[in-house]
Amino acid sequence: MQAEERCPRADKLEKKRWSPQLIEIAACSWIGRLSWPCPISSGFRCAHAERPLHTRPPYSLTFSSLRGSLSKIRNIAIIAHVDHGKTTLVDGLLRQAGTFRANEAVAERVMDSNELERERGITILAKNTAVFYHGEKINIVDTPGHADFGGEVERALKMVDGVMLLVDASEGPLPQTRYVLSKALEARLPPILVINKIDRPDARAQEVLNEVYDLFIDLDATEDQLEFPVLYTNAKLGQASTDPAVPGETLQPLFQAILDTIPLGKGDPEGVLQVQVANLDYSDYLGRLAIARVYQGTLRTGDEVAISKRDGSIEKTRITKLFSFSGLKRVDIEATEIDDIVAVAGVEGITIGETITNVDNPAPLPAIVIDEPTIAMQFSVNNSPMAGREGQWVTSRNLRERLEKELLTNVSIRVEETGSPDSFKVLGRGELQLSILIEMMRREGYELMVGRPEIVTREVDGKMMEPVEHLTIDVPENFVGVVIERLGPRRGEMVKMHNHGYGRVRLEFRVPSRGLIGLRGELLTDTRGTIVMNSLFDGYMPHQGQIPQRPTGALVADRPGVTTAYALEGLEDRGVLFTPPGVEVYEGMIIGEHSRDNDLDVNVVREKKLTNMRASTADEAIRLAPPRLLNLEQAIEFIADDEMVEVTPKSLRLRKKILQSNRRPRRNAAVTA
Ligand SMILES: Nc1nc2c(ncn2[C@@H]2O[C@H](COP(=O)(O)OP(=O)(O)OP(=O)(O)O)[C@@H](O)[C@H]2O)c(=O)[nH]1
Ligand SMILES: [Mg+2]
Repeated sequence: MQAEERCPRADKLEKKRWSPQLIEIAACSWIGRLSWPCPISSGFRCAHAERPLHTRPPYSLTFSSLRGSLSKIRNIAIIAHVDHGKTTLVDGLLRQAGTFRANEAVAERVMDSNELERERGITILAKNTAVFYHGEKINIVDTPGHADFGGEVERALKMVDGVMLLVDASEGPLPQTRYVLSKALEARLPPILVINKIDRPDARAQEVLNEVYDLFIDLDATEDQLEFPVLYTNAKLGQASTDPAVPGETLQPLFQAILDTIPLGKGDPEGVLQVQVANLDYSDYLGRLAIARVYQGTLRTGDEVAISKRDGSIEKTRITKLFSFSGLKRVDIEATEIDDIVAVAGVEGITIGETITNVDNPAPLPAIVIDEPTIAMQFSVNNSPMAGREGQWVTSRNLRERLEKELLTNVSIRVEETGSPDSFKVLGRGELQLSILIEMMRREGYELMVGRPEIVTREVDGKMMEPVEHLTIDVPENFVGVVIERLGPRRGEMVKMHNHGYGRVRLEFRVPSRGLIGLRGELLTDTRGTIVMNSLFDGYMPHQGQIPQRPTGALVADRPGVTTAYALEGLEDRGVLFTPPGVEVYEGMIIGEHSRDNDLDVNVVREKKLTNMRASTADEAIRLAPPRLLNLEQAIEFIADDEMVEVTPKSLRLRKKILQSNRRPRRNAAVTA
């Protein structure tokens, strides 16, 4: 807008007989893009079109405050590396804000509500809750800490005005701490630092605090961003303190820090409607729920509104139901409060990043941009001989529909067509993210086959670039050599090595994402399960050439039948078996890992010849070593390029892509990628 033009809002206010002074202050805050002081009459240039909403300058007098209805809502996200205690801390906040009845039985980590989250003890989806403290509402978004779900964190940060950064008092800042903090600083969100787990015997709070300062500086934080409050907590017991030497009694100091540090929302309830969807949820009764932040205006049930789609088009719709958050519940509301985070029901087809706005005067917010996927996997229809026996959804149409449904809620996933109608390329942010999707599909009754994960390369200036990860490994001193040795062929380049002085060493590498596939399993074996490793996407680098894959071949069943103890016993010294006796197999199915580098076709269904003589070594007397039963992630890590994992609701089978042994090219040596 040009300076000489008059702000259109001013006319409206004049009609309402506002004093010229108030008009001057209020008019430009109508649509939240305030230039201060307001230029209408003073001749300054108006910044309406120039400043995005979330970089509004701080101003104390807003349109709503003039009307005496300053919003009392604060929105905060809780971010950290995996397992640093975010969800546990939310438990404490909920409990101490009086969310539960005195005698109410509440599960631990109550926000981790879906089945897979409870099973694995990790958060997968970002979730909202709200607590009330001293009459003020605090909306809290609990985010996942695992790098594969970074997309969830990015979106959560779009809804909030500040963050609580949790850091484990012993582990200190880890790769995901860096990632989430960099995103929060980028969005200029004020942080509160929470050093958690101070009860750990190996806690080193002061050192960790210094490491966090280093991290802020490393991430180019501005001076005001460095002035964050620090709290020392034991999330399990619900205690926070501002002094590391004096343990707290309750979380009161943390609540206080939230009120002191996190700014109140500054939207204008009378402005043009701007409600942006940052997350999606699903209810069995209401269908899709859009979790959205009200930036401006007021949304009411029954309102006719416009949805500004990602492609720029506008669709009209009517709001059927609105909810706001209160503890773990969603409460029915008639109209939204400014700056609140709400759930909107009944908006067909709405997806993340879209804005609900006025029909006559649409004012969409900039779309939410998130990082690109780095890993891809082939999902195809199950065409194994045993297909269709255990699953309910087995056709390519079923598979396509399910993947399309996933795309609606999971914006960090992409699906691409392949040459064949039976197979899709699914792209995501990591192996775990994709394996969670596969596990969910399997539980819903789907059958499918998946291939070995591959990385997504891109071409820059005619050069092939591949994704790189920043890998952090914590390992006992005596295994350092083994780790370094393993990373060599995987093109890992050591960037840092730090001996904490208590027997464990932290190693940091830059390694192509390709080099990480299968690494965890290998290192866990080599270091007898003592390794802790974390990796984080760290941009692209020129393609690093070949990286050896699994050095061993597979033991492959050469005919269909049921495995026998007699046959398996004969194979024990050939490698490690994956199948116990009594399991139905087919030709081309992998039943174990060969100890050499080539594949070996074996007969696992061979029965002992029956004789009339009473044998002293009856079948039951055979004692086999327990088979190595692979779970989904291990199976995906294990397979080579010419192999696949068959996933059904009841079984996981590994197989060769080409089942018939006489059609299959021989694998004679370690394959390279
Ligand atoms: N000793 C101790 N353990 C804690 C504390 N806070 C959390 N934990 C434990 O740390 C583990 C991880 O806690 P979560 O709350 O699931 O961690 P999270 O950050 O939500 O993990 P993700 O959501 O998967 O990233 C659990 O076993 C908690 O019991 C604490 O203050 N002290
Ligand atoms: Mg969690």
